[in-house]
Amino acid sequence: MSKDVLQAVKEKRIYFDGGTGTVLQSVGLPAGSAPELWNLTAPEKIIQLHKSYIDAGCNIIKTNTFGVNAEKYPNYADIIEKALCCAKTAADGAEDVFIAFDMGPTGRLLKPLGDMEFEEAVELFSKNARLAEQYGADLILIETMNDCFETKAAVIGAKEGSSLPVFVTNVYDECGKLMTGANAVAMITMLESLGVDALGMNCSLGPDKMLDILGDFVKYASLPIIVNPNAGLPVNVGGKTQYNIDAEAFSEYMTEMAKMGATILGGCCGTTPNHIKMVVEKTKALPYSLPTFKTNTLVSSYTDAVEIGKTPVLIGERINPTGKPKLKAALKSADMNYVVKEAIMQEEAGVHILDVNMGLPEIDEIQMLTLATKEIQAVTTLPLQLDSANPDALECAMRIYNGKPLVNSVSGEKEKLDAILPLVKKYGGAVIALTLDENGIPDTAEERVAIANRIIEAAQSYGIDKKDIIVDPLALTVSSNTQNAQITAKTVKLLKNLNIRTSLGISNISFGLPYREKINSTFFALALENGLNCAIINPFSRGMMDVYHSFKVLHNMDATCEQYIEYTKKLQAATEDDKQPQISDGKELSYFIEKGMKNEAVLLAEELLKKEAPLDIINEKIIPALNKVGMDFESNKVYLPQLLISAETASVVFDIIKKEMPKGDFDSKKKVVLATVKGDIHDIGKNIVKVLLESYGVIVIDLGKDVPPTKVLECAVENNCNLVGLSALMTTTVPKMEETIKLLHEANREIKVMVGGAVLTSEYAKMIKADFYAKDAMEAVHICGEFYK
Ligand code: B1M
Repeated sequence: MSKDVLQAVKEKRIYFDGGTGTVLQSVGLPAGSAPELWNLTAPEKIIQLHKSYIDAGCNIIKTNTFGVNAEKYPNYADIIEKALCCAKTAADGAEDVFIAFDMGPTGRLLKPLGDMEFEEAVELFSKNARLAEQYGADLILIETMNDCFETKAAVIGAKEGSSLPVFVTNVYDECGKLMTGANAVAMITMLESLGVDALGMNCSLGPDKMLDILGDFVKYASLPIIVNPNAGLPVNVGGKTQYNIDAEAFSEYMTEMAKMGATILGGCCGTTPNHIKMVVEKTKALPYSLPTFKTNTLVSSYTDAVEIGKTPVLIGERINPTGKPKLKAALKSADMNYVVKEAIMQEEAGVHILDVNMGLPEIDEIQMLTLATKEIQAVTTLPLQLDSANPDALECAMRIYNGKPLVNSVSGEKEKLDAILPLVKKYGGAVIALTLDENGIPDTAEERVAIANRIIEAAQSYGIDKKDIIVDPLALTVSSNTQNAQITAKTVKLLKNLNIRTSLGISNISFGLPYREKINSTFFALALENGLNCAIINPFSRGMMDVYHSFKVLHNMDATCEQYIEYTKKLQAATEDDKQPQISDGKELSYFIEKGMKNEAVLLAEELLKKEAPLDIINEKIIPALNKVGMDFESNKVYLPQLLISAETASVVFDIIKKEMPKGDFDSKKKVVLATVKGDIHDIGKNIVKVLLESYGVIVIDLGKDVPPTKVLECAVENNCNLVGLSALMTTTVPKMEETIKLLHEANREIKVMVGGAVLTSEYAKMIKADFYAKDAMEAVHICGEFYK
């Protein structure tokens, strides 16, 4: 029976231990070797590590299992059993000490960023969690997570594999974001809704850099807040890694954080028992309280959260096949390009959330809603409203949704409540609650409010808070009863007075009438005036967007009218119902590459190829687009997922262009071994060089990317090739280029090396002893031509 760590957290401030790997290295673990293997080979050292932290006053020791999983270690169960055995031996007899089973990232990126399926990750985490419970852990700590999606996989895995409390900490960079772009509010939103028990941050750059981020936790988190920082930044002193914040300074920062509201304190890399001892000493007597419950209604994507209840929130309605023949046709042929385009266009038109509905009798809704969710969340940072009457379809989509979704919908019907609320509880979400029940839609506002209250009560019985129920008081067409608009508006107002959030599908109101947009936009204004929080609308409707922007100005929600003015500027360029970019000029190819719109990019590339030379398209459109994305990435305007999707789109376009490049007659004397160096996976530039060389008749032996120096040498020798081309795109991989050149030159001075890649200059190329430097692909051709003259 595990001890009740949650009760302990309620009563007093408790403390995690500090670094594991760094402390083990100081007692003999060779740098770079896996600490977890010491559970088997040197358990006494692990027990000693835990004991030293317990002696320092910590209450939660982390098992030495950070990097263990079934994929990495066939004997993972044995390692986990021994790790828990070490922790239990150390904690035996100690008062008030809990054992946290430590789960770090898998080390692989999840799709679409990497090659790991979401369910594969869930399975790995869940296997670990099962063993953790079996061997006696008191809680699970999911830590050092730098990707929102993997964090979700870990939480689901932990909960499916065990019944232990789950604590989660993420790694934020200096801009307050995870590697894949999530800010703290987005993570808090998703994690609280997934039902974790405590959350916070660890590792990263040190406690000083965490203060601002902690501000967001204090403001938005309702759960206990964990802060486990590094002892500052690692520095290399005489070949040894040291951390630059000593125990004294560390404990000062931690004291400040405790005063700000951090609940559970501890350390990560570089912190020692001494760091923890000083933290305990300085903070133990400070006043202690848990974070207050926050009533904000939030939904999130993999990067950002959207708050419902402050300024009006627009939900784009266009990804719904009802009444849209083009979308219907696209869905029937599983063409997601159309869906993705609609998502991007609506985002640009200014919606805050995207509704995704795949309800079409002729298609497999479960499969399509899942697919659409995956595809849309890969290209947008907006939260999604998963919209289906089919609970199975909702469950599949909610499970792989990368954030906290809005779920559309539940109603007062028992069958619906029983089917939908457990899903919202398990996977997290805010849910739209329709004010109808077994008796249909009531005629009065009061009766609709009564249904809303019953739904909220039912939700609470599942542990879902009122803040996550967004009531849709239903707009019925005024063509059948002209009182309908007033009934709905009154319901909105009554709900607002009860502090219940509301949402409306606006356009129903005008069903059966001519010039529907006029009625819709006037009704939208009426509903907003009565306190409506969200509206499902067509953002390409001029009337609706006019109302939205004007309303914000008139209600002092657009200080200095800046957003309104910005909106009116866009109006001049847009037509009423079609804001989609036209396939016309070159500028838009870069737009499509930046946005990751593969289909559009390919169509446009094909158009361009009719009038422009392939190389010009590469140099004038593809490369500048990638440069812009690269710059945005560097300045944290976009994150890895967007960089990746642009790169993929550029590669697809390049494949189209490649086909049009002239094919040279190969000259068997002209040979080049080509590779992107070890550690570097950038190969777009190298591939362009390859195609261009081939079009000039050069035989290219392409070794691909991430190629070790020895492999390059072996290939050059084997093929009797005296010209080697190396590409590197990062300052961090240029040393490998230098190493490869050295190896080639030492083996055979006849072998000449040509280098290229965005980070290189001719000076740098000389410095690393390259024989030739090519600034672009064309220059590589010239160099090759000269070499074989
Ligand atoms: Co990354 N990336 N990336 N990236 N990426 C850069 C290089 C970066 C400068 C972006 C930035 O921060 N501004 C930065 C490096 C910073 C540094 O130097 N330290 C960076 C980073 C940090 C990273 C990651 C670490 C991100 C992360 O995971 N946190 C990661 C690294 C992974 C790794 O390699 N271990 C990463 C990943 C990726 C993607 C996978 C998403 C993707 C690559 C996809 C792929 O290549 N298959 C990607 C991309 C697309 C870029 C940018 C945006 C574009 C690169 C590109 O393709 N350019 C890039 C920013 C930038 O360069 N502006 C960036 C277009 C291409 C045609 O140009 O390769 O220069 P280029 O080739 C030219 C010439 O240089 C020359 O000819 C080509 C045509 O004219 N040339 C040669 C090239 N090789 C030649 C060889 C020759 C001769 C000429 O002879 C042999």
